[in-house]
Amino acid sequence: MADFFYQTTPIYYVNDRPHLGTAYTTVVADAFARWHRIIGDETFLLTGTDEHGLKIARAAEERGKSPIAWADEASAWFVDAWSALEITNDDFIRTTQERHRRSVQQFMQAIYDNGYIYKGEWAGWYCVSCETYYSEEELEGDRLCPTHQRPVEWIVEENYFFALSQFTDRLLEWYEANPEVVLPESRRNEALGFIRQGLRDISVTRTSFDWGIRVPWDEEHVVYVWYDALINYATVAGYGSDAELFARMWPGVHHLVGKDILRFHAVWWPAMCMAAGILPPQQIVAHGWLLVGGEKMSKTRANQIEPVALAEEVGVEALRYHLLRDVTLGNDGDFTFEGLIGRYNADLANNLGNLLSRVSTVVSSKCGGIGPAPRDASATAMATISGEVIAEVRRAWQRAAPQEALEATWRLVRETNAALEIAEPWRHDPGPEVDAVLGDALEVLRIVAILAAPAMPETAAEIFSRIGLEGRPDAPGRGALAGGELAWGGYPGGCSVIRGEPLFPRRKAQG
Ligand code: ME8
Repeated sequence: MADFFYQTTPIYYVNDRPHLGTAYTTVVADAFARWHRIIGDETFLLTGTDEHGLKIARAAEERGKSPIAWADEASAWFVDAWSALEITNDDFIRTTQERHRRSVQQFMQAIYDNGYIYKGEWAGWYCVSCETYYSEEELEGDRLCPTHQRPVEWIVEENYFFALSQFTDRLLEWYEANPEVVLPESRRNEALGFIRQGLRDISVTRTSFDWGIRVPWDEEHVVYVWYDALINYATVAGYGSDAELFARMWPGVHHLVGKDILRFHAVWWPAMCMAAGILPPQQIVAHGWLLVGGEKMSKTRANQIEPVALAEEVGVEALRYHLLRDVTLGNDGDFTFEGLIGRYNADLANNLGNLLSRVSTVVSSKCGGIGPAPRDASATAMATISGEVIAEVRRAWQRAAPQEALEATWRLVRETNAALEIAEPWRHDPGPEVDAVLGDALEVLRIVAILAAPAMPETAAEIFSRIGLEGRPDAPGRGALAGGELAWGGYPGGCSVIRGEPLFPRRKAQG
């Protein structure tokens, strides 16, 4: 067992600005990492940029720049966007870094030395946008790439091949022995389908251009960009440079990817690890596409939404919440501005915002602004509901289902609002009854702040401070199973509760 929960995103191509699709993956990976920090796991979040290959060389050329000058500029867009979206990555890898060159060369050499790379000739239809070859049958229409609907190119090359076909049985055994290695299940079945169809060897070097990492035993060749890119996950874990770190981080790696690159991560990459003599990754979670008007967002379709501008308009945490709450991870989800505003008003303004504001208002008017302690768990139904919700949230994150974690958390918010409406503490004279109801509600707010923190960290911190608690709700280990604070009764009472501005003023949908 590795010591770390090591979460990754794909490394994004620098031919394109960050858009809502890449933002979605990155926000989900960030939420996974944040949850694991909260439950006390030593956590490491990695993202980065994929900068080699023909596609990037051409993108640079079109702009009259050298590939590295272009990559420097474009990779900074991702660094800036992820910082604006509150992404807590511990490292940012660029495949043009020297540490990565060394690691790729060692990884390739290990596979070569183990006898799984051989020289051969390759001719085939190549899509530059995908950086991949397609067979004649896979093409659509007039020899168009099935993903991009763009013409493919016939490329003939002498290059090195990875003997992927030799890994069919080992991959099937690995899937058999690890039922949750790919989540959700629909994606696992898809990956198994690829393997059962039969695997062909893949060409893993190029000689037609040189924007890449040199093959260590044959300087004429550069490493195929997908082979180069996948190895990034090992580079950052210290592969070939820091054996001690590698032993702590590997194979505890959890990849989050879009369904378009499932095959690379769930078939090629585990086989590459086996071939290099290291263990395959612990888990691959694949999500669906974020669609706009029913179509995948992409540069070629020019229907991209700029995530930082959107976050500035609606609030970064509202955007994060919507992405995590309204896409069922694994399925496609359609993005609309109206959907975002509808969710904002229902869950954030009306439910959570309302709960905080009514509790702080009544604590101010009936309890002199000092929050009372909750009832004993045995004396309040809210404790039972909280217990169920906490268990459900734990299971949901475990199953890579953020939408279920947040749905359960908001059930607790709604039930608490409903309980307040029945008890109506604002109508009663101050006294033990009013204190009990408000104490329970404050305790729920404390628990909700911890449970909502992976999606909305700063909102959660604001709730903590308004109800008079010190520290952050997402302090590492606060939600640990043993000795953590995700159990009824943690709100101490006697804290100063602040009546502040509404957390989420209602918004009008606009066209
Ligand atoms: O494939 N909806 O990079 P990439 C949801 N460099 N997610 C989307 C999306 C959409 N409409 N569009 C993109 C590459 N994504 C390689 C990866 S990893 C070793 C190398 C997300 O810039 C989704 O996660 O094309 C998808 O898998 C990824 O961006 C592709 O990013």
